[in-house]
Amino acid sequence: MTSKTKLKNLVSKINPRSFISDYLIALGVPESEIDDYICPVNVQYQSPWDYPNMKLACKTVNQIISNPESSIGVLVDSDLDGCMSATAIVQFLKSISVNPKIFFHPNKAHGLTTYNIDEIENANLNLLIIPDAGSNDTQYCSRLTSHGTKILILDHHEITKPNPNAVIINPHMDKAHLNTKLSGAGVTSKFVDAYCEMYGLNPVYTKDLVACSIISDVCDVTVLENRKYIYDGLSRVENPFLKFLFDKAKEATPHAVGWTIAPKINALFRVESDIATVFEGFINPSAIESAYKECNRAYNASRKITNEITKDPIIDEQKNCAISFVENENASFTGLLANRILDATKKPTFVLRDKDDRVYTGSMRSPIEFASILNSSRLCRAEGHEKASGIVIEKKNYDAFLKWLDAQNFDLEPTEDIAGQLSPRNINLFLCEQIESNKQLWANQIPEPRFSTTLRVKNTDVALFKKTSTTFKVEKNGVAFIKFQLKEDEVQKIESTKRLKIDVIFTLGINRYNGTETPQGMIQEWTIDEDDGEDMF
Ligand SMILES: [Mn+2]
Repeated sequence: MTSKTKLKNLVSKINPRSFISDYLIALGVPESEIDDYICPVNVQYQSPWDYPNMKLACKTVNQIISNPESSIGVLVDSDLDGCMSATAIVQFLKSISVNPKIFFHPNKAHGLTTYNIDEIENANLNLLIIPDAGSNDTQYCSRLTSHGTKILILDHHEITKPNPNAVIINPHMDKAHLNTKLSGAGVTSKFVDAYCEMYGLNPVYTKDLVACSIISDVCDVTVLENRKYIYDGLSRVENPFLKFLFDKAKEATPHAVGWTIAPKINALFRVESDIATVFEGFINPSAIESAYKECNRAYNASRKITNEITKDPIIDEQKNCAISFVENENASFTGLLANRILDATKKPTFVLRDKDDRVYTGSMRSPIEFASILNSSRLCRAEGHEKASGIVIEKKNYDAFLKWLDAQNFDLEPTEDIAGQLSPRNINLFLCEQIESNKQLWANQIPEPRFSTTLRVKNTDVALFKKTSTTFKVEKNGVAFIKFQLKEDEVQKIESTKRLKIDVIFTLGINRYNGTETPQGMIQEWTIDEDDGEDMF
């Protein structure tokens, strides 16, 4: 937050009684669904039979596995959704005593690629199942089917071309009726549910896997069915490795998925790692310890590289952007570095690498909606989200691109969405309890509510606890405001300024101490100024 940051209040007046509903509606949950959204126990899942090809998919798989000689393969995609959907399908296959051959990507990739097609082709499979990818891999699919391999695709990505040789289950085949915001693991679980129903088998529980995948794939959680999966899946975690990971995170919440589980699994695809060992942990309880060890090793290795490349990056800061280059070997870190440079410069950031003779490629991160603006220049291609995308710039256009950027006049001051303004005297324990007991709601498009206020305090009222890092604490109207890990200049500013005016953005929680509960504001961002008494009233 800078002193110029524009704040947008999502809720104009914070009323503790209706706050949760008001906030959810402001973020896009339809008003008519709000009660079901908050408590989705009575919400019905969409029937798997609404998906085109479902019967054909079940029959195809049934026919192949009825022959004990059949060889079946599963391709694991390179992220947490890929792992969750492959786990769902393997759990199901194992429940009917089928042991598939598992294929992994040699790099961070999706679906059938030039890097894995030969290995898969040489395996002479009767059936290849591709969860979480593959819808548009037409060429490689026909290459495999020409040798007699049947292909089942359980995907959730947009369909851009016909792929007549594979059996495809994908909500985009019927956008009007199906949940196109479901994850790959969600689509896979639909197939597993359908198969078990069709052949009278005991259901195989996969909702825990789906819940994690919806969060890690940043699927739209304002969709009621996705909310239902998260609610059911996180309330009943059965996969032993997931249970183990949630225990380590000390809570089965979206926060634990986003901040503990997904980073550990996704790190496997950034650095050299033994993905097979980790995947084994999801399908074989006796492999959990070694899987966890490998996750941590990859996570630490990934953090080490992140620290190295983000330590002193060479940044070319221009009027409307910041640019940095990395080596090709660090291709999977361009997004992380771009985030750091954006934090530091507050400008649209490009982290590029010299891909080949023709193009620069990399990541774009921006404080404002930017991808469409970039594409309108026709001098580059930005694909992904407006504020975070991949970018490709042809080398012959590079100078023209920079010139074009320089000639634009952007308003680069971002708007930050917050729940609303909330002064300390309007904070009560009830509101804090509402927010804390609904932790399961805070995911993806519905972040934990943040509020803003201005604290006017004397520095003698502020407590600074100095240990390995400094913690700030001040009380106002019975609410303790705390901030962790102060920077040295912040400590100096507070110590040298008698009367402080601190603009804060904070989240709410409860402080439990000696059996009493008091409201607590956790400061996320602040600007510290001297209080000159202006605009006091
Ligand atoms: Mn996915």
